[in-house]
Amino acid sequence: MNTVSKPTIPSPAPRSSKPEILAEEIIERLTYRIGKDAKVAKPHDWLTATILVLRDRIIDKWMESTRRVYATGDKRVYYLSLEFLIGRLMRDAVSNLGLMEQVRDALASLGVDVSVIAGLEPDAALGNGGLGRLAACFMESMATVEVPAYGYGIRYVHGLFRQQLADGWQVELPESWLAHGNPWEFERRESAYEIGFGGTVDVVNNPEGEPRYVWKPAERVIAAAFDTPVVGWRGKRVNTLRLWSAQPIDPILLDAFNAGDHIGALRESNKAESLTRVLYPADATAAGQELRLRQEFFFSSASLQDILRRHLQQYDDFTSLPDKVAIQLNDTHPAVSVAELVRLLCDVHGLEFDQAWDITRGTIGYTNHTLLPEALESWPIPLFERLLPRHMQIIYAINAKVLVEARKTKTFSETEIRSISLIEESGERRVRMGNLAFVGAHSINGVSALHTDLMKVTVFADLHKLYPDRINNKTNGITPRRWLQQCNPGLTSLIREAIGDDFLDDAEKLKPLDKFANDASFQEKFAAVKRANKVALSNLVASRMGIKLDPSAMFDIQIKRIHEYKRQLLNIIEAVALYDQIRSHPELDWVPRVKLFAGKAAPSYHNAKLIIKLINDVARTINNDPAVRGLLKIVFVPNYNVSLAEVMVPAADLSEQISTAGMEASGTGNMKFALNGALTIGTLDGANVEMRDHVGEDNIIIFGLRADEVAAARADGHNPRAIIEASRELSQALQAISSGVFSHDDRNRYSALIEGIYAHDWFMVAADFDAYAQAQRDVDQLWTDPSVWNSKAICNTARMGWFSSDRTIRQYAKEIWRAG
Ligand code: B1N
Repeated sequence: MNTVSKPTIPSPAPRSSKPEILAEEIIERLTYRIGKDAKVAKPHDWLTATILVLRDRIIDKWMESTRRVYATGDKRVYYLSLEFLIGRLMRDAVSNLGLMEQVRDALASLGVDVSVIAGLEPDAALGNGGLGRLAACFMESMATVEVPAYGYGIRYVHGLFRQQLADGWQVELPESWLAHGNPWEFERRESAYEIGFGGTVDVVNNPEGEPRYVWKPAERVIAAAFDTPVVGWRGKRVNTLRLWSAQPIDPILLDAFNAGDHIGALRESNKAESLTRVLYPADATAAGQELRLRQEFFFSSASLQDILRRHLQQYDDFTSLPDKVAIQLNDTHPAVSVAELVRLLCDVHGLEFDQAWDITRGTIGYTNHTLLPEALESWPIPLFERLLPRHMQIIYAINAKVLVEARKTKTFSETEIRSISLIEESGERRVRMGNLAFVGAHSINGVSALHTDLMKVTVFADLHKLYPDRINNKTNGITPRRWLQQCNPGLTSLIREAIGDDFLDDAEKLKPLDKFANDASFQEKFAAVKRANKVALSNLVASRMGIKLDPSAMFDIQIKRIHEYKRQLLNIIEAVALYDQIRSHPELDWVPRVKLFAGKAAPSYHNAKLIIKLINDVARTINNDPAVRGLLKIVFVPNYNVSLAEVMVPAADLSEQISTAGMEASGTGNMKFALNGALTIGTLDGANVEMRDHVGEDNIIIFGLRADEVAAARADGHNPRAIIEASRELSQALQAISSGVFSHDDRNRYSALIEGIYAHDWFMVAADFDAYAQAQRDVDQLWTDPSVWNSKAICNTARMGWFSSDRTIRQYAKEIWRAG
């Protein structure tokens, strides 16, 4: 027997937040952790040293948060997402810890400018667009509203590509956010799991009950955990973002190496590591390659093994799983989790199928983010069967259960049964991941009221009829810390002076600002903040692109992924029409405008890339035409990312949210702009509908067909040619573009793109053009009276608090997770 008593281990003293101490510690890290003398330290070294000091302040709260959930037995929430579009973390952490001044002063005392080193932090772009950014906002809000949560994803070595423009065309370059190391992350060597692929399934008879299945994978890799702490507002709680990295089981095959096969010796190792090497760069389109399915299974399996291990550490068995664990699937990318959880419970932990199935459905929730048919994931059965043979069996078993249940009701036609099935039977047989996620979840939610309504009558109509209580809405939100306090400190101070600090802890307390909407002196200060933000953006554009902007012009901004349904094309065609008008009527009082665009196109999306080139071709012509007299300027800012958004959003006067109604599930950029006092010009699509309800219809410019009208036009055979002929402005603009007025070097460059509008106009560009152009002239009219404009802008800021992701997360916690 061991008689040595366990020593009491003292806790380290809590870290100080005095600037002198911070400065001392920064020097200490620089010297002893980075090994640099302060005299020769490079800005990057100062950045790393500062992050290491901040990290210590976070760790104290992190450990306390972890201990708290063990002690209370509270439910844990797991957010599974193939994307986390995080951006920079330093300013976020400093601000949420309330150390803004202290860190600035500490660095200043060392002769270092905090804003210079903050600008060196790489922008972690482990996501494509809205879906990934939502996951990042949710992580911050879950920490803020004190939900014990873990984010699970992939630690891509290369995030979303860097975009350059070459002669106006998008060129993709690799992005290497880890090049200088990543001081935020902790590698957890003890948390590693084996992930299998391929192989065979053995059946073993079991006299006690169901036969047991043993999957013998042909390939195996290791999933290794890297943890990043996520700090909530005021440092209340620190949650964990756990990203998985694939590693080989054998780093090198020494026998092969010694036999002289140096490349073969590393083949397995390379193959394993390639799994998590790069993020798929497609937004709202399904990537059909095998590597993508491997990524999806890899991170789902690792996360579920981790979740089950943690549960068993604290509880005896899995009957309590639905009470203690909530797993949220961010779209169908982790949908294979439904089958993997059943497999782990049955094959590894010995539960019977029906019990495993009930536990699975009680634990999992699924969020749908798009209705676009090209984005709905499905996998060819032969591929699925080869890669995941056991999961294929489980999916057939689940399908049998669901179809029996459906048939029993005697209310479904054969067509409806076919649409409920997890297997697409027409043409090539495929596994439908949306249906798998739906049947494997107790809650299926959409991301705006309109989107949720449409889910019920389109893709999930028949599943909704079978399970009418499962679909619910959770309108998206954004974190007001990053998207107001941090990106717009000028506006934040102004609001604090006017209404006090309550809104910092509850964005809905921005409401009292309403009273200042018509206060002339407040309007003046509000306009001055906006102008300063426009100057800052102008400086960025001048230094990056050598283009000079006039900050007194209206800044009209469309920033988001380039996609036909988002209709950057409608925006640029309207610019061409306006250009024509300005030249034809130089005597009129045109409102000076700068139209700014930014966004990336999927590398394989031909029309999206062509639209970027068109914007740049039109920009060159208009910006260089003296007849325009600077009244209209077009700028495409390259390499859109979170950090660029943080400069562009606060500088916008007008926010373009002009998707074809029914096609944008929610949008979240729309919320960021309005919160920062931009007016929205937009269609009744996604969350724009609810934004109108909150800010009031006088404070938003709505135009165009509604979702039901778009559906009707498509069904009745919409005739774009007739519409175009009836609109002189539109036909002239289209003619100019398609005949090569903006592309002398290749006059036919845009003929097919424009022909698409004449031939079918799927995205209703022609159908909505006149309404859009008219709405833009209404916007001009509003601009001519600054007091009218500013009053509306202030109302937007005052009334957007509801769109905080804190509200969204509280709704998930209460209505889906029953946690927190
Ligand atoms: O998700 C956002 C919404 O605000 C946007 O409206 C919606 O378009 C976006 C496959 C997607 N939906 N689907 C994707 C991303 C990557 C991928 O590989 C699909 N992104 C959205 C947040 O709810």
